[in-house]
Amino acid sequence: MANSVTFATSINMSVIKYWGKRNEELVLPMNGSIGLTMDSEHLCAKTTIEINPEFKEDRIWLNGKEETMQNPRLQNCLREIKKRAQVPQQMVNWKIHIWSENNFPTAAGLASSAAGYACLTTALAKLYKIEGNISGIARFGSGSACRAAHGGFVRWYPGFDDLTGSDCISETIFPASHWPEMRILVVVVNDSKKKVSSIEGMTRTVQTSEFMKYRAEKISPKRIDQMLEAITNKDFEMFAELTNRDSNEMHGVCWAAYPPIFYNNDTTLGIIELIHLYNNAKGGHKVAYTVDAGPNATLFLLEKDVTEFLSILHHHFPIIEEVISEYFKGMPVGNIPAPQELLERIKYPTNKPGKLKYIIYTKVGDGPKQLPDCEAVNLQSQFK
Ligand code: 2P0
Repeated sequence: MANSVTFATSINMSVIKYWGKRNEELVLPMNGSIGLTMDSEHLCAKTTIEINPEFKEDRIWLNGKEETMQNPRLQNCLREIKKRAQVPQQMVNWKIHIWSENNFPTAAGLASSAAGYACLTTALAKLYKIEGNISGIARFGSGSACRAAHGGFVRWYPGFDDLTGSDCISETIFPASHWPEMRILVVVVNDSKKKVSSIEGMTRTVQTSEFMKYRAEKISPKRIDQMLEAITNKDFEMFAELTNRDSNEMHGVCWAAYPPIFYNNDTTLGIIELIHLYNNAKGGHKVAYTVDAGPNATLFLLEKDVTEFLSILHHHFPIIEEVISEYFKGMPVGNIPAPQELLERIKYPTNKPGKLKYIIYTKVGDGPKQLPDCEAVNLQSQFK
């Protein structure tokens, strides 16, 4: 049997956001969340794993650099996988080598660890012949990895089992094909400020933000039901308003931590303001935004609106001419001048060029994908 496998997995961007744990050790969230897994063609973590009786020790390389295996989250994932392994015990005892790389810059502040852990867990499950839903194992690596273990529109249930977390899993509620017009723009914002990590941010928020409990208990469950309705009916208007509100509220809860935590910068806030002005000028929600634990904004919109919206965005946040060839990543985008009559209705100042670093244009994807051996992570052979 093959003792090595390679998988590619993308990010899952939440539209109803996970923020705060009720149990840090088991990575149990305060509230449920919903997210869209992106297409792994444009944004992915790729992981190759091999188990081999000749390996002397467990080793891991991330983006070509060897890292320590003594990372508690990695060890927790491995432990949970080995508990469920369906291969002979001697194989479970063989040492493992892991090679993982991202096809997007790790420093971009995107959910690289979520994609990485979802990919690692899916590959391990294949290697150790574990059947069924493995999202609860990916959760031990990183909370949002639980959602990234599935494709399409994904719901993560907080569960009720506080002793072992056995029912804290996610599942696809609709495949990517359910809403084929849905498009995603990841807007990577130039920023030099060091942010508070999401682990630290969540802990501080849970301990000090008076709004946290109210959000988890009173708001999130209702909003999840509404979001399910919006996605079921492919009601973009409703989807967008819920997405925008939930992102703003997550950041409001962070502001209410003490000391407060701010993830948005001036550019993020400018993008949000511009989207509201654009939606207002269009007479309804054409663009939705969400912001994670950093300044980047992820936008959702229907395919028919992408070219016009980008013309407006780049009119107000101009691209530096010299970097334009590197600026657009992912699927090809159209290019039209910003319609004058819209600009007059929007009335928003134009920033100096370079506030946006680049844009990734993508769509909803099908989740973790096994790749043939010829696509194994490149540097593999050098490190055996
Ligand atoms: C989410 N985020 O729903 C939320 C919204 C960021 C903002 O999940 O500590 O890396 O590993 O559970 O998953 C990012 O936090 O945190 C995150 P851990 P994680 O996607």
